[in-house]
Amino acid sequence: MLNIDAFHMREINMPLAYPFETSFGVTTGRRILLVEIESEGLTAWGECVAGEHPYYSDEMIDTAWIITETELAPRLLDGEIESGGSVPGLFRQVRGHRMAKAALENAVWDLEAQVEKVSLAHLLGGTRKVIPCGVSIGIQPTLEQLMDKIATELEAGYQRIKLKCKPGWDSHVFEAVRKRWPDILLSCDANSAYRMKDFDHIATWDQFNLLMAEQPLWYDDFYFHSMLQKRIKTAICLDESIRNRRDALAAIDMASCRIINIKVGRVGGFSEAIAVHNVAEERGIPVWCGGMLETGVGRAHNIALSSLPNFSLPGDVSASARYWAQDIIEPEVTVSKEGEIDVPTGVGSGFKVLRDRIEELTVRRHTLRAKARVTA
Ligand code: OSB
Ligand code: MG
Repeated sequence: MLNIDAFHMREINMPLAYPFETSFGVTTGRRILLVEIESEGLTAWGECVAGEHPYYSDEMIDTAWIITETELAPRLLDGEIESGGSVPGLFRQVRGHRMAKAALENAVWDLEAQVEKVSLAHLLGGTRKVIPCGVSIGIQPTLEQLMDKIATELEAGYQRIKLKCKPGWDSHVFEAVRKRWPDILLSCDANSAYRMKDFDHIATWDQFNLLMAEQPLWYDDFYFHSMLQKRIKTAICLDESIRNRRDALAAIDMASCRIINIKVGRVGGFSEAIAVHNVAEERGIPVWCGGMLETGVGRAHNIALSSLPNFSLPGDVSASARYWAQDIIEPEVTVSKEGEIDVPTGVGSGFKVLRDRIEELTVRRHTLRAKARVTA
């Protein structure tokens, strides 16, 4: 039994080292909800990956804050918690709000790993000692700047380059990149920027030998992605559309995609992420771990998740320094010359969370405490 004594939630504000542009907008700094669980002298953390605006999905930090404060944290403090895997049951009555739920559930898994004195990766069922890494490169002001960025990331060792794209920033970009680097693993991510009128246009990308095209159509669609997948050779990868194991099953069954991006926040926590991983593995569909511009807290959790066996393609989990002047964990996440991150073997997440640094960045906070327990 995991007895939670106190639950702290806080918002930190952190400027990004480089602005990040997708088809839905530019992010220059992050407002991030962090949760912290105190239990019998141990401390565990979770990060909510909801954005500043409801543009990637319908959640945002302010909705996550209110749901956490009024619905989720009270259920966590009142509930009987056996393990991280028992948390989704406590939250079942609350519909949606998966990113908010994930932050709390993942903190409980982090706590459970500490109690069991094992690594979080081991607790989740991970087997990989290192994880293969790629980078997601935002839309750039000019093609020249994009080419420079790609050169830098390849030099650093990253195994796969993913280009954010949108109408007007696609074919000519892929063509220029392929001309200079004919053989690299290259993919694109549209974040739902295309429509049915674009099918013929998207079909012309087959010539660029992309590893995958991520979420070209509507964020909530399977059917039209399956129509598109019939028309193109390039593998479709779904990100936004996959909210849970059932969605993964439906998408695989309808042949809406051949690859799945798993983001633990998008599916509501480690339990569902493992379920999506397993259902994809059983059906021969490779997965990879997506990123949401996380701080070290969420990044450490992504590394642990990526150690599961079917995370066979390079993920969007990359070095702290690509996002932050100074991360909030120690050591910060680094990537080897081979483009790999070592999966920590120490107890818990394997990283130290820098509380003093977090205090400096905190702009609001709220604490809930457990009611006095009756001990036998
Ligand atoms: O679609 O994968 C995405 C960032 C914010 C919102 C959505 C996405 C992304 C990324 C960045 O691609 C991945 C990362 O480096 O964290
Ligand atoms: Mg994506």
